[in-house]
Amino acid sequence: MEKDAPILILGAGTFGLSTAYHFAQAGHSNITVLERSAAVPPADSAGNDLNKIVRAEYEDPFYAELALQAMAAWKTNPLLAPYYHETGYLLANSAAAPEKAKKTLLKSLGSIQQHPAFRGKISPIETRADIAKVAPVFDGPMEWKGYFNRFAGYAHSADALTAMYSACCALGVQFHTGDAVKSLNYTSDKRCTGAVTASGKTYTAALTVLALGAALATVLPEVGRQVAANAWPVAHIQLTPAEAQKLRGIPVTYARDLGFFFEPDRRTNLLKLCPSGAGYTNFGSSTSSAESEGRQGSSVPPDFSAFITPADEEKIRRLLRETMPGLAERPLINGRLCWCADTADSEYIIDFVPGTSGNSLIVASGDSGHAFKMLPIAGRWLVELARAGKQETRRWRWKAGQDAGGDVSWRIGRPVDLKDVPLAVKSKL
Ligand code: FSA
Repeated sequence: MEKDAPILILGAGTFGLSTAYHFAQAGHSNITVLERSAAVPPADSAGNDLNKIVRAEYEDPFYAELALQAMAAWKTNPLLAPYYHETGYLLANSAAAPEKAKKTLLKSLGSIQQHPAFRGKISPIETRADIAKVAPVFDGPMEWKGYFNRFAGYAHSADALTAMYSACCALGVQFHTGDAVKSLNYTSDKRCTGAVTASGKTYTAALTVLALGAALATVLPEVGRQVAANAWPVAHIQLTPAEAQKLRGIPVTYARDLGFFFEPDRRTNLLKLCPSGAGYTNFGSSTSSAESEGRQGSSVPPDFSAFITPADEEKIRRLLRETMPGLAERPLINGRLCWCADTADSEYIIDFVPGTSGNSLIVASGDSGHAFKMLPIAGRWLVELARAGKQETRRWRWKAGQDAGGDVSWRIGRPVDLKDVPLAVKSKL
């Protein structure tokens, strides 16, 4: 592809920004990003969040290696390094954890125990005293078993996206916000030539990249059920500066069966908490614009996501009673669902759209709730794909005929569809 050929990227979230950044770094000079939200990072991007876990333990060595590459970049790329905090990762199960949670933890540990990158970085967590060594400030009962991984932590995800956005602007990438893409344009031989927005603007491109995350089906309905919007509840406690100070440097702390939390945000003193579970889908909620537009076949994010359910709130309080009981009854604020794009096997989809010609249309989606950590390197995969003209990595190919929503090993329970969540609950927090 010529360096001045127009490249159009739809979506300015994690995959979209990383793609724009890497194409620009590779010398491409005609890159435009369209984003329906008014600002970047977009309000509804999963990555537009206080923090995300950065870890390289994966049951699958393929992703473990990629995560290690990403972690190296988090540390060494001066653009991103300020947002990466290697606080360590306490991964465990509470005494009441089901068998599945124990199995997934062992697999996770197995993937790094013998790996040279983690030599001297892993300590078993067997007793309360082991927890006190890695997180002395926790004063709850915590009969947890698992391990502590020093070579992991979190990224301040919204700030990292903002940094990448600024870098893209400096590299000459054009951003147009506040105008949703209505449809894609094709020639008669199915070459994608760009997109038309709701306001009627036409953008012409030699290559169009769909980085629309969980909302992919709103622009590309033919993706069908291979990608399903799946949401993860998030809520916060507003700490005082003194309370936040006390928790400075705590590890990312995750009981597979209860949920997880992070070091309080260094700017706002917000403590972010997430209950564990299998998340929420939106295949048929009556408030969903998908339904009114006739896309009942796909789960897409609803219009309203600023709530968490009482069951999730209770899980968060259980997590706090175990770890920091003094905070367990505090008000939870800024509750919301964070929408990711699940696939059947948690593999990403980074491929040309079948049936289109001229290598003109690529999908980057299917994050499956484990892609933010890849922000520093993900865009490179797109540049490589555009160059190769074919996806050689089989697992990242278009997944026709596969339905998202398989049993994901690290999740406990089954996803709940929003149509089964009473409306009253949806406006709670
Ligand atoms: O890649 C990661 O370490 C993400 S773990 C956090 C989480 O909320 C999962 O617990 C959840 O199952 C989903 O995959 C989204 O990410």
